[in-house]
Amino acid sequence: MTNLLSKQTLDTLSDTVKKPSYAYQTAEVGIVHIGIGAFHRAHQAVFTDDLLALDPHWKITAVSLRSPAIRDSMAPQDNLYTVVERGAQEDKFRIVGAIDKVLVAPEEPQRVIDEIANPNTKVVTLTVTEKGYCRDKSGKNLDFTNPVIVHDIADLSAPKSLPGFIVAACKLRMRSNEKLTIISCDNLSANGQVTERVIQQFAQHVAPDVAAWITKNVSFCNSMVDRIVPATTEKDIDSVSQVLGVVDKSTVVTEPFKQWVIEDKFANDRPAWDKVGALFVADVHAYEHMKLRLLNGIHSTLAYIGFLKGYEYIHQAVADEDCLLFVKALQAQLVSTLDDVPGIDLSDYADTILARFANERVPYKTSQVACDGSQKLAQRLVKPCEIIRERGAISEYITFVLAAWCRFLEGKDSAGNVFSITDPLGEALNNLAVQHCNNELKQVESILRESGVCSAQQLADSDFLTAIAAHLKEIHKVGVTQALSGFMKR
Ligand code: CS2
Repeated sequence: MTNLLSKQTLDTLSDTVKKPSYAYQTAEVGIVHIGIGAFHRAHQAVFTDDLLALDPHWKITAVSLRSPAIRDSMAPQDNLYTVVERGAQEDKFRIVGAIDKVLVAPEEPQRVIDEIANPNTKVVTLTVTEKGYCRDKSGKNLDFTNPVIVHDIADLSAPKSLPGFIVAACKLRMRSNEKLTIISCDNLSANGQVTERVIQQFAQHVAPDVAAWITKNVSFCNSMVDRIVPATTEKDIDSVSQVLGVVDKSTVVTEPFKQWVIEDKFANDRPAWDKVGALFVADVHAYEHMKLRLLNGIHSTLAYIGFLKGYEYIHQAVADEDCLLFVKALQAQLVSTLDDVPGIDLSDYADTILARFANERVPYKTSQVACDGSQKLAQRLVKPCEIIRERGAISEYITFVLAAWCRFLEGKDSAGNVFSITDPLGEALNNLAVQHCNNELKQVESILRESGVCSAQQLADSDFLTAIAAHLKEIHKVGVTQALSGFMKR
């Protein structure tokens, strides 16, 4: 099979494959998305594909901040690609036409700036991952020592960072004085506020007039996004191409579930995503905390413990009896840290998540979730641990997971095989984990300090540090499998 999915071959696809029901070639661009990966293509682009059938003004110009790989696979396919929704029993195929083009920022930075500055662009959405916000260890402020920020401060004509691109574009957009809405779709607490803060701090440093314009004319919406989208494999490409009868090198495979809750704070025209399943609300925080803790916190738990137990995939970890009992108990504890969420029964929500994780037809690697722990753990598990501590207790569950993370950072699995740590602070954390592996308290304390995942109070809380060190000592002594089963028998 050599023919590619494209506008020429679209009509040859069987009727079981859903195709764009709107004139995808002539619909207008209204959105710039920064950070095109599998998640964007299976989430915001799918909501937008449904919306385009109702309103043809919201096609997406997508930007890759680094690699040309997705552009190189999408461009020869006229930017068409397949989303496979893989339920427990059946697959549903749809071709998405929502992406107009993919720009590779390092190759054409000025074009990216121009697209964002274009008055026809009303909304910018972001999936740049937790580390793309270039925050310092406090998690609040821009890291002025981050190399891409240092670069962009020195030369804003060809930016490399998210704040650099937005500020360079706003400088140009000031001419038309058109308002702009920026929506973060990354798994951070208050992701819109985080975005606003790093962009404003950057703007104040390089161009205070632009900072003032942003204050008046750019709105930053918090949003909560949810859909499990593993990295596409060669096997996915082959199996989807078999069904289509043409090759699709850009396919993404995902679960049927999807959710998007967006803060209704648009500066200008609002895409009617609410007509296609998204929810506009006045305040997203309760939804964010629910999802970050009950889904992502449990995902990270299964990733570290599961990986150390030798499981390659999340569905295997959640099928392990001790892991399942552990995460159920942890979820119940996490529920107690949450506010009520309108219209949602938190215990049903928690059960549904475990059922989603168990879907072996959407296999998600423990190693994929385990990456970037220094950027993920604060909002997923460490913050709720602090809430529980403020009530006078230590969460033995969360401290156990943090111990598993410290063990993971040693970069050797239980069989002694070496693996590399994917994390912006990976090298430093690995060095600390290895250097202090005979002194658990030192290991824990140094990792938590260097990673920035804990608050100053937590770092000064010797009972909290000792609890993690005790779990780590046990893991060192008997291995994670026995340590976990011993923990569950307590
Ligand atoms: C995962 C998320 O890789 C990870 O860290 O926890 O990508 C998760 O799959 C999504 O947030 C689900 O919405």
